[in-house]
Amino acid sequence: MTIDYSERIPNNVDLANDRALQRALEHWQPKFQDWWGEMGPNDFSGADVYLRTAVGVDAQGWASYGAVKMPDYRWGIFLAEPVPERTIGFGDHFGQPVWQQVPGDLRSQFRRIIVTQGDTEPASVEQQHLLGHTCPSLYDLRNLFQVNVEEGRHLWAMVYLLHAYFGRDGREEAEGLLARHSGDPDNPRILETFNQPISDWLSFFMFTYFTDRDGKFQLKSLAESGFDPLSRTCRFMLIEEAHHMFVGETGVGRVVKRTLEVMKELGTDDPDKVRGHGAIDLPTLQRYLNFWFTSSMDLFGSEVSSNAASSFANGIKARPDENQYADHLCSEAQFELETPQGKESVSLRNAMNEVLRGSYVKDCEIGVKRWNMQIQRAGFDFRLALPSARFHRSIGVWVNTPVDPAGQLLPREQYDRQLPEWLPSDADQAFVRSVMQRIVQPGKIAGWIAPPDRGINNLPVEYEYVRL
Ligand code: BYC
Repeated sequence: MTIDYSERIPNNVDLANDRALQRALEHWQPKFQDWWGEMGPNDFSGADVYLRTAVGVDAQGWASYGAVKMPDYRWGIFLAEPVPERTIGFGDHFGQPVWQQVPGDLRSQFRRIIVTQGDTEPASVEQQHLLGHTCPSLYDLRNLFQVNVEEGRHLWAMVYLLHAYFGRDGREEAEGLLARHSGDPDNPRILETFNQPISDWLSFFMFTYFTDRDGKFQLKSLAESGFDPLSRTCRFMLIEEAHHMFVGETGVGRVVKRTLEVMKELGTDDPDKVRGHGAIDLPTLQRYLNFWFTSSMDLFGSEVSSNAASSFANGIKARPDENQYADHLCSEAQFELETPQGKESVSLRNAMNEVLRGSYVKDCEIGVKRWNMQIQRAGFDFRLALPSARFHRSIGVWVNTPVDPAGQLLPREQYDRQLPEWLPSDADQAFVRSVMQRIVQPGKIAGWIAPPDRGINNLPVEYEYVRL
């Protein structure tokens, strides 16, 4: 199934043969373009950006690269190839053929999850609305825009499902996805992390490392869904998503690298001296990491959730890579949960959010290990660390519990006093913003970050990735 680019809405779902759906989506399309113009990357609509565009849905050779003005980007609807004779791999419908339509009794549950997923995509574009103005290099600027257009495409992916399978309700939800806005006090985005401002590039890299990784795990578990169009949509989104996390991991790694160069040059790890040389000291990196990691941990929902149990039971959402487990029913199994009151045994189905979160934490550790290797190799003792899952939580059993980043319970008064040491302070943020100087000469890079090891698609690092 190739992608048809002669269509107004590029797609591989044979849209041309479903007139009503095509008309409905063509009605939504100008609203999306208006939203992009207003809430997307501010001020760069005339720039030629070296972007990749999907041309197929195979993991190999699926994209082509070329200079595109972002408003002309061909957002479209791309589903991974169907798996022949696919059956539901978990829950109460285990072994039954997957659904090509949404079962009537599961409509509202499916809709809620698709809307929640869809809401995060435009939200992230809105959060990054102004970042282009302070880019550390043209290479980074291009990566920001690549991430932005693909989040826009992921919005299309969810809007397609809403329009195609949820009738009038779905069309209304699709309007809602453009009406809510990140940080809007009257009509905010659904999940809290997506209402946090991303006003500097360190936050952007932390966000793409930690928050896009939540996306990876949520999409993996939706890719297991019994509703086949949702599964196929998410499978293709995951291919695009990998680059976003690459941007995060290498972005933080390059900040660490530059900081270490300055520390070596000065022969000290003194944060003030490092800052004096325009680099971001490691303790500040740790505080940013603490913030974005803990906020992203909340995105998995409560440890004990009847919503999660019913999603699993009903074949809506499984565990990521469900086939790695032996028991796909989980109707008897129990899960040991740590709570502030001690250990508690809950039904595994009710603990599915926590199972997902556990896989996510393991994946997060990989990058942290790499960054620490860099620090160790440079001969410094400092180590970055993921804070405890109990620390600074706004959702779930640990909400508002006074624990330190190591997970130790503290007297409330001591916690309140120390919390500002563990999260980016106003002064940290002001400093980080102060080094965010716009660098747009090809091959040049800001002083707080090392250049990338290689360019994009085998082009040199000095390539003019964005022509302003
Ligand atoms: N903030 O039973 P509970 C991505 C709500 S990121 C605010 O604990 P449940 C991306 C919840 O909605 C991936 N509210 O959890 C990354 C529920 O409300 P209602 C996004 C929250 O239901 C970067 C209530 O609290 N995808 O793709 O199992 C850039 C009780 O909830 C929060 C998904 O999330 C929160 N953090 O929900 C671009 C997948 N957490 O309905 C993109 C779809 C929970 O009772 N979503 N609530 O009013 C889901 O699967 C589920 O909705 C959740 C967990 C994972 C969010």
